[in-house]
Amino acid sequence: MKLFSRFLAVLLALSLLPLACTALAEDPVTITIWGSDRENMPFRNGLMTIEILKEKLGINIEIISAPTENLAEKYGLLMASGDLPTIVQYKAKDLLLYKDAWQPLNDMINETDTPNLWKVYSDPEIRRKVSDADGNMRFIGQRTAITAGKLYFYRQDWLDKLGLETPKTVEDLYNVFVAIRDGDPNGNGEKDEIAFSVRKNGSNNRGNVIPFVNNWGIAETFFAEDGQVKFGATDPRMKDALEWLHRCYEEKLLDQEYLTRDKTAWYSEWTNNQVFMSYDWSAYIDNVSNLFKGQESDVHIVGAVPPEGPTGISETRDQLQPITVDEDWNAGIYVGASAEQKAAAMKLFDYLYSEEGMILLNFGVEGEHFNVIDGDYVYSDLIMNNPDGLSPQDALRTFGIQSMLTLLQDARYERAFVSDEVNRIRDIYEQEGHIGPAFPTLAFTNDEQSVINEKYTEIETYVNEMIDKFIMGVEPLDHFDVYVAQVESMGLQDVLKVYQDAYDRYMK
Ligand SMILES: [Ca+2]
Repeated sequence: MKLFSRFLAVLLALSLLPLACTALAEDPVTITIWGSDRENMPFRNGLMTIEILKEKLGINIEIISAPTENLAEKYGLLMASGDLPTIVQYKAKDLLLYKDAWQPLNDMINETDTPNLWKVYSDPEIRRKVSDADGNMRFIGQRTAITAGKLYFYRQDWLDKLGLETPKTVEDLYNVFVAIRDGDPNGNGEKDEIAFSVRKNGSNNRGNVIPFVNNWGIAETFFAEDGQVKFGATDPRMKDALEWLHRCYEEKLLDQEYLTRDKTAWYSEWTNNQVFMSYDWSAYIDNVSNLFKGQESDVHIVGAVPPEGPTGISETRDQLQPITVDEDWNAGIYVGASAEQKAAAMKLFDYLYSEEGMILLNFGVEGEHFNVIDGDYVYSDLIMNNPDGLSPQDALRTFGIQSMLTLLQDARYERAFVSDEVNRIRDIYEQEGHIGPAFPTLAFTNDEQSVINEKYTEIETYVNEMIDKFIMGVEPLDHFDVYVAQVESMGLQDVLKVYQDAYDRYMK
């Protein structure tokens, strides 16, 4: 019966086809979207969410996947080719290196045509985060739902086993590290524990180690203090913070291979029962705990607040912004696209910012990926106990949910798939002042950008090298002043002037 009705439907469709073609003279408009395609966050044709969006909006969407290896180079080549897709998704600051390539969006975002975008971008606080130096909006960003991004976590069972108290300050933490190193908490008679180990992360690979410096009241690079823009890497407080990090490295408390250890190798250290503490996205508390699922083990991983620095600061600045501008999913619309394509792109973005679009991109399809139980959005077994053994987040992403598409995140999504422990520690970070001030992503004029290109690029390379040399002791910290002088001679003050101007403009 079912087969028969399908047969009928096909016949019917075929017989209607010529008529439909004449009646609807236009084909659906095709838009192309270039974006980074990560192994655990695919951005590809055929993803469930993309297929649903095509059907729902009557737009033909073609994804141009850019695998993340050498992504910056690929982006550079794309922009140099001059042959641009309708939409390019990338980091805001890199999009703004090609200001003329993007359609200004100020007029296109309005109450009538794009009410859902308007709801978010008419808020001046949000708007200034996405406005270029001349006041034009040139990209759509991703609206994030929560602010606690990365945090510290450790094995409470090891603290208990060795009778250690919860460390409060960086010096307490150092002492705990030493006790872990020497106390053989894994009980194998070998001194094989690594007190603090991370997976390499960020553009300079030390993204999960360097946040300790936040407890000294500084950021790794630019930050603002009393309205003044400062550079953390040459701040006197950086020297103190590096002394602590170097001590940890020198005494083998900090993983000796923090610059090269990838996720798989880092997971192995955990499953080998070697790691005490780490720092990563909050969901990793669950990811790491799940490595021990189904085994008989005492492993008990809990979130930890940042250790207090010398002046009592306990914070991390790895805070999620209300609009994520420094990740790969900000979307510019190519100025050379046709009017139909531009309109279709805006229709897509407006839908992604609607309640319905938000549910699709955060939760998927009701009954398949989630159910609404007593008003709460609850992920289905397909996501929470994935038959292929994927973590909830990875499972979602295989369907293109929470994938590389500019979207409106929902706090319910964030809370739905993490454990009570993650929610507990995230609330503590957010409510008890452990999230330090984030420095805004600034928009620069072309002239300002030239100063940055000319001077900061070189400074950044040099600083990147030196920070790791100081941590590892390749360069003694006695040379810190020489290093500062070197950075100054490379034009740091000119760069700071440019940042100050852009910052003042932003704050106005
Ligand atoms: Ca041991």
